Amino acid sequence: MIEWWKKRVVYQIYPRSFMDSNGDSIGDIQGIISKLDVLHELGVGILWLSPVYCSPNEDNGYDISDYRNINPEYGTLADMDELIAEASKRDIKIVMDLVVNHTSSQHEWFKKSCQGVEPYKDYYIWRKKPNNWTSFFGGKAWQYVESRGEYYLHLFAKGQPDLNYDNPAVIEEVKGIMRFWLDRGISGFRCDVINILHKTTLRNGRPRIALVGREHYLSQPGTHRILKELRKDVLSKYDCFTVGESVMVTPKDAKQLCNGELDMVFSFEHMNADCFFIKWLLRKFSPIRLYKSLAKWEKKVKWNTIYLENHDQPRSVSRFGDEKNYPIESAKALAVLLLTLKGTPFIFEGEELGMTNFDMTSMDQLNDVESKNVYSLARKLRLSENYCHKMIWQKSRDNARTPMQWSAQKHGGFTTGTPWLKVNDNHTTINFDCEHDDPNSVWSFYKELIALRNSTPALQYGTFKVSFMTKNVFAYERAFEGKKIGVIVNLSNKKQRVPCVGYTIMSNYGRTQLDCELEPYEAAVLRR
Ligand code: TEU
Ligand code: CA
Repeated sequence: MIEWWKKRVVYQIYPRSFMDSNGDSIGDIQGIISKLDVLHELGVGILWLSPVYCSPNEDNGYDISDYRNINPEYGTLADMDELIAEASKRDIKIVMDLVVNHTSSQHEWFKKSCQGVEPYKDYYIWRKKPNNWTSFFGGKAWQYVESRGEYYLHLFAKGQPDLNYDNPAVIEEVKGIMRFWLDRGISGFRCDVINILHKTTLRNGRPRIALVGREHYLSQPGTHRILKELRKDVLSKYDCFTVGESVMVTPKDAKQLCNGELDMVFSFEHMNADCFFIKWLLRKFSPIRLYKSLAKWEKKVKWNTIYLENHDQPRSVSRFGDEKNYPIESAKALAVLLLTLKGTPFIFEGEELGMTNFDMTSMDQLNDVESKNVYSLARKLRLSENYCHKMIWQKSRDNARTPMQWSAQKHGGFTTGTPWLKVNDNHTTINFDCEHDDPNSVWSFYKELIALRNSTPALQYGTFKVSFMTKNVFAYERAFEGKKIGVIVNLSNKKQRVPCVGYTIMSNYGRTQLDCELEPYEAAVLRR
């Protein structure tokens, strides 16, 4: 029997930017409920919500101060129950974000830990002297607390103290959180930085340009042990699925993480197709680097995840497509890649509209803590203002977080208030209202492609085989029980000569047959 999470398309919602129902400038759960019919029409089967729990928002909800309650900005537990019920009426499952590598420094546990109050004293990682580890957000990974006379570890922002997974009480707390939400009827978790939970040792790390100390916490044996325990004691008791966001994971790690621990993982490798090792070291996008990484992961893991965007990544049409000269063709070409590879596809809100990077004009518009930290660090390192701006404009996580563009009206119809983050000026042409009624829009193409995937087992869970790959063109074949489907994608702004390819099922140029020359950003699903 094929698991349901292999057949459905996931849609990620960043609640803060999705839809504001009460005019307070911030997206909320009632706003999501108001758009369920649109999501149902699009054809998605699972909604992954980025965190809506109580949080001081130092990292926009990835710093949680109460795991069992909803941030009043987003609504209430009753709203959450309503969302789960209303989504279920439309055969849509809800998946929450499990952020348990760290809490917020405003969490009761941390406040008590700072005071040395049992049993919270050892819920976090405290030391008299910091080691040389550095944070994902740049800078040192330790912060001194006067009341305790010690330093605590924070691999992310200062307001995100890492939990201590050598403490069994912490693991029991996590089980309680998971049961609380699964008992409310959610269908699984996207697990935040789940492969760094256990730190094998706090010894100094080898000198590196980024993430000093990572050899002591990336995919360690202790983390595998903990994940097996969570599956045995909690997850195995529910009809649910887990996808693990796993930092710098290798296919070998991924295999182990998906062997009695998680159901699937996100790899970051293909996100390096336009940078050197870390996202801030910019590099010209190379389609074949993207293709090679996608093809590698198709072969190396039992069940893959396919994504090109999320709330941490720039918009794919700005990054891998051509938002200026071929905005619609390249957005559709990326959709073909996203929705015909083998594995569960994850669409990020707005990707189905062809939304583009933030039209940022000044660093003052930045909201993202990572971008602000990295910008100030880069300036201290005497990198030129011009390079810093280019780096932030291209790679800031705010690129993905500008509000959803629902209409051509003021603020894109996202809010009747003043949006918490500026709405892109191009909402006048890139928006749901105009695209919904246009059969040639990006949104309509996504709807058609998702319907094709939802009705084609070869695309949902068929085999994957590379047909050919060139510097700019990727062609592959999917097959299931004798039914074959071909796919071809050109991610360049030039015509590309290819071996004659045949009749199309879908084409982003509306062609019924492809000859030996692809148009710029041409992509097609082919009869075989
Ligand atoms: O992201 C983990 C993470 O590594 C990201 O910071 C990513 O590497 C980087 O931003 C590259 O773009 C998860 C969440 O997705 C992110 O939003 C949180 O800030 C982070 O964990 C801490 O919870
Ligand atoms: Ca609101």
